[in-house]
Amino acid sequence: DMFETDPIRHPDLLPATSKPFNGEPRIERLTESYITPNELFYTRNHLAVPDLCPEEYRLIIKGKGLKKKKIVYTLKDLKTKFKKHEVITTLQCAGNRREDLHDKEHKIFISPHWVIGAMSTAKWGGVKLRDVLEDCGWDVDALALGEKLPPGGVKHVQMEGYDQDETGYTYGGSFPVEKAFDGLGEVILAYEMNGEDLPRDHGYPVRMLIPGHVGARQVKWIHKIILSNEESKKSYQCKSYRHFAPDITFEKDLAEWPPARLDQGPIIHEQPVTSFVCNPPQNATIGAKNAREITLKGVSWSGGGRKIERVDVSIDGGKNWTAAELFKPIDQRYNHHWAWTQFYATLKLPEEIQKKLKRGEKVNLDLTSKAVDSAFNVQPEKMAPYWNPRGIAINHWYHSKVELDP
Ligand code: MTE
Ligand code: MO
Repeated sequence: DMFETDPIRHPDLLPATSKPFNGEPRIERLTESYITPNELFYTRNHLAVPDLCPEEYRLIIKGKGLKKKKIVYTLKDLKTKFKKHEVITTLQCAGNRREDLHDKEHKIFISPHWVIGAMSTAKWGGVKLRDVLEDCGWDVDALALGEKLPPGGVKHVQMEGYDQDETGYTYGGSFPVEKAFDGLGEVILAYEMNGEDLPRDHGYPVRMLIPGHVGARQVKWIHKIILSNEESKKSYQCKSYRHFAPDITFEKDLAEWPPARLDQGPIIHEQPVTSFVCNPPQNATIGAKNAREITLKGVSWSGGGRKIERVDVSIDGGKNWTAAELFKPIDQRYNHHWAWTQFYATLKLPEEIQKKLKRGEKVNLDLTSKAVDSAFNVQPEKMAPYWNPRGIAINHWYHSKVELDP
């Protein structure tokens, strides 16, 4: 059993699958604090968790324009040769809410079927990839200023993790190189999470963090970086995280091998604007004797550093809306809003609902939210026009059905 040596997880990390482990926090816990505690941070593993010894850890960098063909760093090198940089960023799995897309007619043949909670926020500490690339011989300042082009036409930063399957196939992916040399991009090789060593589940001893980009590229247990003209050929990059029109189905278009159309959809890097009510959570029963109002709390985020400008909330499934109060206790820069915005609103219950409660009748509410980001992207109401067989970039209104019980 490859998974025998996996770490023990917190009981409030609800497993979507157990081997490999994929767990999402109980969402009402996400609004208890701005920073998600390490043990509640959603966990997405494709493989077993590697058990790495810090002294034996190596980061290997290869590619065009480096001072040597292959440059190797130890954990100590990373911690002592470079300045530590901290960044607060939200991670979300591209397939968050996949459960919503999966039904009898529209099957999603990819796991995990997340419900809603594959999103969390932490303060990460590590070294800027930019500084490491500079140490390797890249003129990152000239690249950032646009005075030079990347050596040898490099376009992508490919990554490989230490985790591997039975055949030795390792996890990997890539992201656009511009993000790596951008002085404000804050791509780091992280060795700390909320002031502690990275937990094993989150990449101990070192993971990549690419703020504003999709969860899949935040490669944990990072072992290799390859600067290349091409995107990563790993299936996790070129197969799993592509988007298709709703008429493309897995059975019809993607299932046969080699999968005819699997390489034709766009690859996701930055995710669309989203939000969801965390509290009260789905299916909650709320004691509501003489209740006159209800308080909603939730989280909202957009990819690419886009700021959340507004979140509207509704208790009647989206007929009536009210702007919520926004909460973001940290300062982030224009188009560098890597971390989520929490929201809360106390809404007056309509007179007829108050009367029903007084008469001792139960009342059902349909709580929902919709966010607007700084590019004025809004969440769509329904998923049908965005349905896709990989189940990614799902951001239609999330409905939380709750019951007021006097
Ligand atoms: N890195 C490695 N090495 N192996 C993995 O399975 N999963 C990716 C990414 N990095 C993965 C990985 C996916 S799909 C996501 S959503 C994030 O890690 C989740 O990070 P977390 O488990 O720290 O929340
Ligand atoms: Mo993911």
